[in-house]
Amino acid sequence: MELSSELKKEMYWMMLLSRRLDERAWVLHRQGKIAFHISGIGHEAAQVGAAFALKKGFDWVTPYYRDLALMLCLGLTPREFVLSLMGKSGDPSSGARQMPSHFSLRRVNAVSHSAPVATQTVHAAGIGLAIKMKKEDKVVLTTIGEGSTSQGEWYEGVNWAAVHQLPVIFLVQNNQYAISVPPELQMAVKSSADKACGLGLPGITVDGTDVFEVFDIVSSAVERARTGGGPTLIEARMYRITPHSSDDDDRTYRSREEVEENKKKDPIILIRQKLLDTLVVSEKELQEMDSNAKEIVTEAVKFGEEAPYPSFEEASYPVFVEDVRNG
Ligand SMILES: Cc1ncc(C[n+]2csc(CCOP(=O)(O)OP(=O)(O)O)c2C)c(N)n1
Ligand SMILES: [Mg+2]
Repeated sequence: MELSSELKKEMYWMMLLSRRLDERAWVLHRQGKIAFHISGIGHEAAQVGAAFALKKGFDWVTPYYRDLALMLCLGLTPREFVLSLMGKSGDPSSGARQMPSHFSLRRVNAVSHSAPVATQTVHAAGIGLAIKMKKEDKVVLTTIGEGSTSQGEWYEGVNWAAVHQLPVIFLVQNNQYAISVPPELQMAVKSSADKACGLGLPGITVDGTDVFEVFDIVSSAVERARTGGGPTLIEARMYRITPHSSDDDDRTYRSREEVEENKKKDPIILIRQKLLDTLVVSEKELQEMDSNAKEIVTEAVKFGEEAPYPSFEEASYPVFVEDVRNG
């Protein structure tokens, strides 16, 4: 599918904004201003490609903790992300109760996930079943890391969706590590998409550093799901450029040479080059976009720093009751 220059620029902008915000989170952590960060650096192309294939605010999403770029595309604001990083009042994910990056956003049908990995897969299958029973033409996108596809819940969720032909897209972000564990110690197949053949749904592996390719593949899967064609399993491959989280020292299990080598496939560098080569943007425009992104991030951090912590009453309010205060 040929994309307009406008759409390509929009995709790049979301990747860039996510990158600059993510980088600032690392700085805030090192400054002692936040307690924890888990990063999506290197994952932006896969997430933006997938998000642009959805009808935002109409379809459902059960995300995982690296999905900053995905969430920004859906409508999470940089301010809201900073509130969650700082545990401040107004964090839309959990009212500042859950760890940062355990994303949810009620106003765009993005559902909260819990810290045990792969629980979001069964939630997605359940939502898919509800959509089918209500005869709606919505779809569910659920994301996960490759290591977490070893979990029982993951198989149960994918199996259920395949048995009942539910409108679910299972997007695995294979970043080559589950904390310190490489994929070959998690699975005997080359790609988690190969697991699809044992469960009875299509499985596709895609270059997760190429935003346009991911958009293309996920768009086809969305179209199939929306028209009753059932679920699809997609593995997008990339490299986790940062340590697992701010609590991880990755020097203990991978060499600096390996990391530097893989940075050559940084999706931000790749898309910038592609946009320049095809004359979609100029160097000057790229620089302007970069300073805009930095400005937005700086403003969001200032907003977060000035925001209050939750009051006792707010902090002790139950999480799971009907509470529309956070949108
Ligand atoms: C059930 C469960 N086991 C272990 C953990 C600890 N844990 C958190 S993230 C993670 C690694 C997940 O790796 P992967 O699925 O590849 O995702 P990535 O972090 O690489 O994006 C582990 C083991 C957990 N949160 N839940
Ligand atoms: Mg992983």
